[in-house]
Amino acid sequence: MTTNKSKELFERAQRSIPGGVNSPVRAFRSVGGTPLFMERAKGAYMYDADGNQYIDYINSWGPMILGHAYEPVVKAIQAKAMLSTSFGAPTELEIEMAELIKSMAPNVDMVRMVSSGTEACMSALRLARGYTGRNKFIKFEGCYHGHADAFLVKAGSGVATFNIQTVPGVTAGVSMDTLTAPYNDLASVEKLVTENKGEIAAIIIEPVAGNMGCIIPQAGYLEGLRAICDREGIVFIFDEVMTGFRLAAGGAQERLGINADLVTYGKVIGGGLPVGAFGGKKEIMQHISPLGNVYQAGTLSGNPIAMIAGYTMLKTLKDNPGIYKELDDKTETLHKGLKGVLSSGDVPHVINRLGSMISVHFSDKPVTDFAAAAAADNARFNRFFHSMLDQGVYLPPSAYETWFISTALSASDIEQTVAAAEKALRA
Ligand code: HOZ
Repeated sequence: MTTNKSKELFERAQRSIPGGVNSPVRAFRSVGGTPLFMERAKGAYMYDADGNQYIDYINSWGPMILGHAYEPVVKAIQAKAMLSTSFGAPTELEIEMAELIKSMAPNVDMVRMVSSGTEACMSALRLARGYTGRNKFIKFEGCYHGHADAFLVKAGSGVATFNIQTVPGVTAGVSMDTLTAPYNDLASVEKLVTENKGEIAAIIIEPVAGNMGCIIPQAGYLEGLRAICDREGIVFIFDEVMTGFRLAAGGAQERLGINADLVTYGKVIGGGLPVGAFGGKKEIMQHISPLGNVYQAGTLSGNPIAMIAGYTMLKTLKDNPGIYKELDDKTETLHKGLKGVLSSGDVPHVINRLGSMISVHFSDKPVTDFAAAAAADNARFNRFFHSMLDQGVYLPPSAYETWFISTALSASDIEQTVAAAEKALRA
């Protein structure tokens, strides 16, 4: 496999784009080597600038639930683009999108569209603060809620991948109000709540964490957080940027049976276009401007092209609930295959999976929080990643990310992936 064109493009990119990429994780810095520049993708496969084909386990970090270039989405975008790509004025489609989200997601009485998951989380936090009149909030080590200042404390994803302890540019004043606790540790949340009685506006969590590899909430954990929020008048925010419409039509709330007060969405609801949204209970949402004074705005919010792409994908998911079983079955087959190979190779490993989110940590202990993810043999992951890539399997280029499965993945793709993993173990 030659990747000369990607190498040339990376050289060129670095002259005009910081680090040659527009989002840090994709630079391959932690796994080493040159990032591959993609040209096109269809179904389960991506094709790089040199024409190499890869089985894709990133799926644009989640949104490609139905595979790349899903035809109804592409056609809907084409038709809509003929009617203008942006108005900066309301459209009927935005109402239809809001109604569709409400009909699928529990506890969403009202929803506001934005343009990214970062914006959604930033706005939901502001709303929780405005609603409660409190400043502090709790987030969890290794969870990533986008790159707004307040969230860049002990964050996952690229912040963990590059081991950035303190993000320059984020002021101490801002970080002071961000309290952190280890994932899956209810006692430490109780301690923070006691120490900051009446001061905590929100607890925000990835209900299934996807930014330190995949980490599953332990039995009773989310229920315990819900009870703390009810008792203390704290707004419980589910960051469903990855889990929303992926784990079930109603996201993690439905799949795990936990109610959130506010929910944030991102890339998934744009079917691959730049979108986000936050929604929740009317009592809280009515504080958003222009109904209330918690200000939040955006010219491209509710953009018609993004709306039609997201609407078409979500409607497909709503009308075909069998998709979720298909995703689960495919991911389970992959899980079993990887388990077989890794166990026979006698390599300490943990495979965490829920629904169509899965990841491998090379660890000899259960991986239930960020400390355990960081203690894993991530140098081995990097070797594993490169061997898989050389064999045409595109995994996330970091041990601190989740793999996402699409319906386009076939049985033979899974077989090929498992065979590649067997070889990769020897790398
Ligand atoms: N933060 C994203 C995944 N958790 C990575 C985004 C990207 O590099 O495209």
